[in-house]
Amino acid sequence: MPGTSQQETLWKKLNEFQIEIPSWGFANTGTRFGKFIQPAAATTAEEKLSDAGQVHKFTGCCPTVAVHVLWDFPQGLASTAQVKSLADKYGVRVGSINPNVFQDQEYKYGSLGNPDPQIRKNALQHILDCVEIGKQTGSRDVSLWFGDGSNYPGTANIRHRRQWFEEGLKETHAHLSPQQRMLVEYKPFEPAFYHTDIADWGMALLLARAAGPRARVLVDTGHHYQAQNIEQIVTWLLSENILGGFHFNDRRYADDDLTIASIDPYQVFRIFHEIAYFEWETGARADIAYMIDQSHNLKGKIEEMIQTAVTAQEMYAKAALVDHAALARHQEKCELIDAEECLKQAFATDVRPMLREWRRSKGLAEDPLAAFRQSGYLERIARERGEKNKSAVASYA
Ligand code: AFD
Ligand code: MN
Ligand code: MN
Repeated sequence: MPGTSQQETLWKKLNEFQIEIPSWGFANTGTRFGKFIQPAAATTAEEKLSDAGQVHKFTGCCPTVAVHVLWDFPQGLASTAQVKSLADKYGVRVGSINPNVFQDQEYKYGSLGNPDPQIRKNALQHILDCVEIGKQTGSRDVSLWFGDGSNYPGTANIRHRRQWFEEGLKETHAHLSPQQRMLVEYKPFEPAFYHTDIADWGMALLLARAAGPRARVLVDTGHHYQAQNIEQIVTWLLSENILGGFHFNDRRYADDDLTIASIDPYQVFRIFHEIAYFEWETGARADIAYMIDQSHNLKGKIEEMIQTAVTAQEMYAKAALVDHAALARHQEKCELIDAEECLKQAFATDVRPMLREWRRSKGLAEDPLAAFRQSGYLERIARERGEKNKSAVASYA
């Protein structure tokens, strides 16, 4: 067991920290300009769950896998039992259920926001199927992102679309079991470039509130304009008791889906800090789903996901070291330097030695990435999957 109180704090936080990894992060993905196919990339739901199982095996903090219904459940509801048993087989659990109402041709002018009532109905049915899948996999969250919007002024009645979203999300909420939640994700632009129907945290909050008490807002860190203060949004959602979870990633420009903290580690730290400070002040644990939403064109998929999980642990651990009582005192007296130093000291602390010790205490390898590289898993799957991936076409859409 750890010696100092700082270590005790850290170990307690590390014991409770879990971050969900996305099935789509293990498959060949890319940008709209194309994909660079990787010989070891996962090509089936089983391979994705096997790879996710490796990340959890070596990091110890990724027990659940976010799934995408169109991509991971080829027979829809009928695939549920198989996907669930595959997750068990590889030592992970099915996590959040992600409907996909953004790629079928019928959604060209939107899904729940489509002017055609039949298409709105089709989109809703797919979402309700996902709610049902979640009941069968024992998943708590249905994670809703919509690419709905328009590309030119005057081409859509934005007020009508808002109304249609309210109706569709209310109907979704009505089908949730008491154990389920629905997370409403916002994004300012892309794929729509004039308006996106759920473009910011305020719109997501209003829609979630209108849908019902089990609806929450999902914050994807890549879904903000450059200058936005994300941790300020987080504090408002916490105060409104409507923060459901995160899709973590990093970005230099927009929704780049780069590795967490690879561009701006201090921002991730500040987000985790505001949550830890809220929990310290209220004495309550914020019920937040920490999830990764990253997809990499160039990095090795499994190695990158291990790097991601380890980095998230480090940022979370650093945030846990902030002296909240001292910070509160300095804030009250406007002792600016001292208050700021509370964050800077914690952020500057090298938590890696304590993390290595924590891993040792859990029977985990001290260096998850090195241990994975020595395991031979990557070489094996590259051999097994190489042919399939060779024939995969690098699509331009
Ligand atoms: C894309 C979207 C959004 C969504 C994710 C998974 O921008 O972040 O959550 O795909 O569907 O990244
Ligand atoms: Mn996302
Ligand atoms: Mn995104």
